[in-house]
Amino acid sequence: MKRTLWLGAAIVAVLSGPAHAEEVTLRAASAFGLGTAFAKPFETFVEWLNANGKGVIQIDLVGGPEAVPPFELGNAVSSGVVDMGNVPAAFYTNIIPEGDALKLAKNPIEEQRQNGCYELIDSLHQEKMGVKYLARFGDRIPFHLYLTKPVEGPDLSGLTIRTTPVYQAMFETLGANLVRTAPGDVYTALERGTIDGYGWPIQGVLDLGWHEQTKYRVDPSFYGVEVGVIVNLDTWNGLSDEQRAFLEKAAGELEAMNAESIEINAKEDAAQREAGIEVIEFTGDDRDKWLNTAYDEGWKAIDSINSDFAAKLKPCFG
Ligand code: 173
Repeated sequence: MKRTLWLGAAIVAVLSGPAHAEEVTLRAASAFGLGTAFAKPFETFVEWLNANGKGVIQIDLVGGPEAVPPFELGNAVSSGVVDMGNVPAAFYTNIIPEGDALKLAKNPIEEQRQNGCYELIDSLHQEKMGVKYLARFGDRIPFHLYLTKPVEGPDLSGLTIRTTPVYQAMFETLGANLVRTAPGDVYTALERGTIDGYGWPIQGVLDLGWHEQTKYRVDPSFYGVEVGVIVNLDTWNGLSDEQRAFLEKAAGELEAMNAESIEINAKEDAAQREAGIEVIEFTGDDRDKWLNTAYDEGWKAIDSINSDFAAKLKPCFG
């Protein structure tokens, strides 16, 4: 009788979960250097959780690219070396090649949460990578091409450009030679003249000191930044409802910060001009060719990797 009671109690405990789980600490890393443009919002997210989550959940932010190399961070979260990463999907195309599609969204994340696109992206991450796609930062921040030499139009032949998967299809089609590097290698490559330019968002150039080595920025901008907060799926599933709710609340706070980007973009544009970066503005047919190549080649690349995903994403990406 005693034994049966014990067993019953144990089963009830397992089924209902602990009423008050112990505080858990998740280890996190950022693909971007702490204190720079694409780490700062995540640092605010971590500060929010650590201030509000006492007794429930805490985050130990172990560092930036010096802690985990940026193109390895996806693997590190997937395998559980760290529990959480602040990292663009473009940095883990070795695991989910079609994740690079996230740059192609023309609508903000709050709309994607309404129209089913977020579900699609989260499911892809859970099924193919074993991570929860918790939040997206960056959706109102576009990308540009920056150069040390002028160009006349959307013909990049003869230029060696630093890339990530984000710019690959577009710049390649426009004739550039491409060199893939982590952000941390850009300054030295510019200084040594091994590259004639680089792709990068409108934000962060001055933070990284690259304006010292940059003469031109090409307009118009294209695509939208995606920096995701991803969580190892075993870690996520092992959390209590309360702990998961805390992370989701913090994700909401982080995504709300996206609205501030419009104003920050304008400030960064002004600061770049002030720092002596000259804007080369493509107009008319050149502008059309630039933007059409960006989106046509961008979608073509995703379509050739996973046409089913591309077809589902297109209508809910604005
Ligand atoms: O250029 C890059 O390193 C890149 O792809 C990226 C993606 C998101 C935010 C910042 C940079």
